[in-house]
Amino acid sequence: MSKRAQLTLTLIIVGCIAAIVAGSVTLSNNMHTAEALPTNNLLVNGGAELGGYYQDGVPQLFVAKYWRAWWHETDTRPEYKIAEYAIDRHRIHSGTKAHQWFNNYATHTAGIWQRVDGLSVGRQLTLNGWVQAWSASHDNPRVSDGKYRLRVGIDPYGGTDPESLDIVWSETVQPYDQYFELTVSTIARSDRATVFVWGQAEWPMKHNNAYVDDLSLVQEGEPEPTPTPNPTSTPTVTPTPDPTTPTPVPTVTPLPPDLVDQIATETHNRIVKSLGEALILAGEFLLLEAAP
Ligand SMILES: [Ca+2]
Repeated sequence: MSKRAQLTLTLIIVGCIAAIVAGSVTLSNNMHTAEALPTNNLLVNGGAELGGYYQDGVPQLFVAKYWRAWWHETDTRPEYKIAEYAIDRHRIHSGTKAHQWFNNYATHTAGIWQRVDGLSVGRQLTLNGWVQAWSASHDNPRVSDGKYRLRVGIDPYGGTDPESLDIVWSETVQPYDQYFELTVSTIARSDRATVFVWGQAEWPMKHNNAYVDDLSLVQEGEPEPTPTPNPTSTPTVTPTPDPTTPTPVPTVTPLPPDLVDQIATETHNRIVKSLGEALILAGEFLLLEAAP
């Protein structure tokens, strides 16, 4: 193999290795955003990445945009704040933010809700979300010794009462200090539906925190049927070609036999001549190589 060929091959191999290494680096950098929300997600800001706003202008209610906080008036109102990756990455499921509500030395029953419009009655709705709790008598953020329960639900009638018996709830879980995926499905009973997240701190621990991320609501099933074409409309008539004027089929004119023979002979002679010249050149090269 010539030096040039060796260099080319080396460059190709180095290029391939560089591409593989670059791909690995990109993958590891994006690992925290690997859990992409479905493209047909009907919820807005389900992952809290769009940040928050002060609900009703209350400083303690910094709720994720497009969501509303709710709490039981008979219990303590928790504080709402967006959880940040920079503060504690373990509280974020994807991206750099998550929903959060909490209080200290107090119990609460509280959560968030969002309503969506434009649904089709009878189609299946599936809600998915990731939840975790920190319920602790101390300040270690990796250990919980309290009791906190979480669930997600759908009101298929679009109501906004978190106490409504219309809400179809997922299972109730207690995922302490790590994210757990919850899913619930029901059938749309209206052209709108409301999604709820429900969290309950049972004991007045020093810390009672709920974290929620990557909420999605998807409308499943068959798409809307295509409207039937208007039967009164006149179909467009494609003009029929005139049968009396058929398109002429192109014909191939054969070459005269003499001309064919002449072309063949000339081609043959050219090939023989080129081959002879190549052999002479090769011979001269070998003689030069063999010369002392
Ligand atoms: Ca997020």
